[in-house]
Amino acid sequence: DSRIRFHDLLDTSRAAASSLLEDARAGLGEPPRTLSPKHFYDQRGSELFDRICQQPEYYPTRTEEAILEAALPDITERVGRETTLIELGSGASRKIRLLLDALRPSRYAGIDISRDFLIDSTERLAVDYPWLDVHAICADFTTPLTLPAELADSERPVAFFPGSSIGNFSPDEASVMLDHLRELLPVGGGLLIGVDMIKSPAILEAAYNDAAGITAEFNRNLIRRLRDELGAEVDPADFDHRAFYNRDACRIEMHLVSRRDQRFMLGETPIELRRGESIHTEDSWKYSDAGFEEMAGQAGFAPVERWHDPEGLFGVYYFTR
Ligand code: AVJ
Repeated sequence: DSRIRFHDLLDTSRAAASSLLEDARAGLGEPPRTLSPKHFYDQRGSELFDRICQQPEYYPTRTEEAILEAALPDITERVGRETTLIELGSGASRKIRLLLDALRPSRYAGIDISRDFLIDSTERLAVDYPWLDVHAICADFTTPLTLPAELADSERPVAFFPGSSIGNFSPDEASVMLDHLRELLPVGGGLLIGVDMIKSPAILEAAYNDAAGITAEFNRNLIRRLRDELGAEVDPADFDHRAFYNRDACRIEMHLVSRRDQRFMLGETPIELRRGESIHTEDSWKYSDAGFEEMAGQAGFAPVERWHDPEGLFGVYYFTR
């Protein structure tokens, strides 16, 4: 659709520096072995994630949707009209449509690091929302960004960061990111952000160990990528999925545990794993209201309002700077 304005802010050298091969080589060489959760999301991984969101145990997606739906009148009152809605991680989801329908912003800007995904999802929005000025910004929003000039003049841009995606960053990283976000927004700008709450470990652990085994497949997809894209002679079936709540750190941890002693090559680099050794693949941090608002406050965001589901599983916060 020619109605989309495309802005490429991605520094190609930076993108190349965080390739799967480089990350895997750096992360798998010796314990503690790690692989970044950002590598989950190839085509298959994104599809598996969509299926995770539909599992009965995985409450965050449907809970956040329900919170947003119920809060739409409040949000509309807070945010106002004539705004620019900036979505961090561009939106195939139902959530952004709920907001577009209720807020009727003048402009939408989706920011995503994955170019194809970004263009695809913004094109669909442009088709379905013919009155909307749609911008696609290919960028890594975890680094400092400046909005393209034609977007920067917006009176009250509101950043939307759903899905508790912030939970994938450690509190230190999240603080830095919130800092960058604040710098991106002019005074008066807003941040609408979804956050998964601290809760009973049983509920949390069930959400990351669904009975259908979709999360396990999602986790093993990393090994599949090493095999299919990097030619590593490694079998996803040789790894167990392990997810548990680390109470001290307030985070779910996901690991892939080697079922046997094994050795494979990543390019020129040999990787050796003992049986029972784990690769730490993801952290998903959980917050209390006070904890999250404190962190956002230190990054310069003032709390305006927060919404929860009746059980307090998930939170949606509105801040201004
Ligand atoms: C997309 C990071 C919010 O942590 O719940 C879901 C990713 N991993 N199941 C989360 C995920 C396993 C998800 N986030």
